[in-house]
Amino acid sequence: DNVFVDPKEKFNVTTAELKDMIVKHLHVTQGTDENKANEKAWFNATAAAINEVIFERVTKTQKTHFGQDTRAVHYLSLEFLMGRLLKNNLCNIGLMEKASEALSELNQDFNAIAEEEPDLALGNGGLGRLAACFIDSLATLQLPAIGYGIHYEHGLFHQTFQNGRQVERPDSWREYGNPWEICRPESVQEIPVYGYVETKYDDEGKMVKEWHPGRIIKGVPWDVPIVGYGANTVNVLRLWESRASDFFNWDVFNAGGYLDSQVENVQAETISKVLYPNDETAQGKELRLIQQYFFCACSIKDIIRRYKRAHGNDWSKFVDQVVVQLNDTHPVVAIPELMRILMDRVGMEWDQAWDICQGVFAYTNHTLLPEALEKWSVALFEKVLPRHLEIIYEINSRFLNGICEQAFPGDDAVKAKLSIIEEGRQKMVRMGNLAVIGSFKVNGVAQIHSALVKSDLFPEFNQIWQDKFTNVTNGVTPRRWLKSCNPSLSALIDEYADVDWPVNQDKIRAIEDLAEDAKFQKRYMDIKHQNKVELAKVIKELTDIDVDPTALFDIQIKRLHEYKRQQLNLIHIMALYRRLLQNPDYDMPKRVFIFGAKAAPGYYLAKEIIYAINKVADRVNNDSRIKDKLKVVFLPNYRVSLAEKMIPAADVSEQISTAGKEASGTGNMKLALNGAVTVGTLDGANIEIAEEAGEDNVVIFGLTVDGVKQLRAEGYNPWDYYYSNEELKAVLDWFDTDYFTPGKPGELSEVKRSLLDNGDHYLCLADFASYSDAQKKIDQLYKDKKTWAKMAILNTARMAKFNSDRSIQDYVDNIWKLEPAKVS
Ligand code: DL6
Repeated sequence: DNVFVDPKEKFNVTTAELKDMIVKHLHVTQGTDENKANEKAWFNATAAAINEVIFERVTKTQKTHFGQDTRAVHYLSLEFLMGRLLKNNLCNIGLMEKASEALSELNQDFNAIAEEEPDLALGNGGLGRLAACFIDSLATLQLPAIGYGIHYEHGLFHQTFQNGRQVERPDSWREYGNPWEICRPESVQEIPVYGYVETKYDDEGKMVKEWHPGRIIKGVPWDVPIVGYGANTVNVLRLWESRASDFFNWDVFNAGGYLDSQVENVQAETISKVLYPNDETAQGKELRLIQQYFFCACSIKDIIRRYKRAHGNDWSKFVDQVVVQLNDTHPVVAIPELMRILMDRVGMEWDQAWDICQGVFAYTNHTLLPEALEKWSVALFEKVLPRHLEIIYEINSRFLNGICEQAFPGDDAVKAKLSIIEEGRQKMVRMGNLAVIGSFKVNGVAQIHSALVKSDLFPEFNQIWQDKFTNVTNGVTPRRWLKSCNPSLSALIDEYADVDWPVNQDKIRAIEDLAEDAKFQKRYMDIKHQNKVELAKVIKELTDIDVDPTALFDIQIKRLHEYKRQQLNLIHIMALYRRLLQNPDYDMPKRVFIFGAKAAPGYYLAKEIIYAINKVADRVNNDSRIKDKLKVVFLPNYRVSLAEKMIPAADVSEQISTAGKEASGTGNMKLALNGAVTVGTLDGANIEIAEEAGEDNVVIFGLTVDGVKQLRAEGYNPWDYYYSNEELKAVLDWFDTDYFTPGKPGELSEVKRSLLDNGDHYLCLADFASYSDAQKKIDQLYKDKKTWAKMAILNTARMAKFNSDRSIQDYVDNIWKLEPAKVS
């Protein structure tokens, strides 16, 4: 029954039929014809044609799940960084080749048409992209699942550079419609906010709470189908759009207040207007709290609606049927929301409602950075969600006086630490503590990160509930991140590995035996070279910089953040430049350093680092003395679709965060899978990547987590490194000159200041010498073409652990306890 069928064999649409379908949609849904249509219309028509296949399967999947009354996971995430869907959907339903043929027979260039699709950039970085990989895997594994998020009108901003500085422009991905979504008016929800709580007593003298909301907001669901690879399952991602409630509008409108009613509209629509462009920082804004509550409340109501359709008012099976995964603390307000509904609406007693909540919610932690652990002021909470605040206080008091008192009798210090409410001048609600107390499982996202969640972040909670804490190492979908983005390498793998390698990634190990085979090495490295030629074209197009595809392509792609240490990469580049200036024959292979990163618009130093990289790039790229041995490129507007072009072309993957700071990383997995050699610290999933690839096939450097702790305990002083390393000193002093900013000395000094005067919080200077040695090792390895090819091949062969299907199976086995449901 579980025999894998290649998706290509599964769906028997012929190329000719697909052609007819595309042309039909050109006429019927696009209102144009083959002569007039532009590429956008061809894209929309192609999407509409394959939607005929996809949406039919959505219905079948939902019928199957309903018919079998399956237990399902509900993945609540404020972010889903989906990227483009055309090629991904075609890949997963096995129609890629046929669609390409059909379009070419219609005299259209498939790749040009695919380029017309805007990215669905409804996320910031790792956390949002992980959610996207996970829902792909859930559908592929035929698991009953639904993703819930926000239908942002504007996703992550577009980034351009003006004179090297980041400039942000709004992203209007839906301006001309989105063929991949369908509105579901039948499932609209009404969501209350603001107002006050009235305490009343019913006929039996029991106290009841009635929330009189100040406003009602309408949540309109849009469903995006999520196509499983080689499976008939098509789950959905349900994204909520906010609108003004008709009820409120109508009153104002009737009273002649047309403009006032528009104000209501604008205020309500603002909720789903923009994605907050921050990652790793929580920023206490009222609108953000309302966003979080809005999508959680819509989703919880939707979950209950579905449950009731099968079980009516019998709540006894709720915990068996429903599991809700909270993607970071952003959706944690779902916990008091479910309590509120069960008590105030359904009429349950506290204990019964709490048992249900504790059986339903599980929480994933994605960061240890204190600035990313969300806290809301009690005053704000009370204003926006007065009833929820009462419930949170009750959860807290029961926890502190019950379990906490039993575990730490009379220990007020521990109680103050574990309390959901942080006391102080401004009282705060700690969402991390609420998440741990309200969930039955808490997981980190790589082994070391999960260990640190237990030992450093929540040690006392771990003492209370040892079984609650677990690890699920992240993963990435090999369908998007190898099969679809690197078709040439996939075709090579097809020759040696069983056809099911995109689901059973271990099968790629078949190429391990060929890692030293000269012919295979040549074919593998020719593909890498061709991918570099393609990326060189993109670089030329986007930046007008010429790069040599025979050079080593060294890539750092991720959000710009001090802990990720793009500035360490930069000072090493400056050191190389200086070495080349001092000795034009300095022994190194030609290298192109390529960056892609967006900085949060309010993150001053991150933007200064971008500026510094761009200024150094200008100088280095135009310095004939170094004979093109070094090039530096910062590609603007890094996003999923650009990552798909960069990753297949990488020789080296920069994973250089301060040990203990990067929870996992997922770019590290994608790059290694595509044959890039990691130069990295023992941080996050790098550790597991090194274990899997073999330590000869990665280059590790720098302080370990313990080393970092020890250095900090001894008292870290960056000036010691400055004064004791002549090269480092010279490089840092360069920032104060006008060498890179002619006529404007000191324009880059902020970067130096952060590394010296401001204490170098992320220990770049402490790790510099070791990083520089690691890069020398990379140079030597790269010169030995055979060794390098072997390393690259073994990286591709050995990344099966980082398939997101494995992550999902871990969630299923250890947390969700789900069964697949085969859709016929
Ligand atoms: O778990 C996905 C991803 C990890 O791979 C990264 O290491 C981690 O930094 C990232 N965390 C966030 C936190 N955002 N917020 N809030 O994106 O999660």
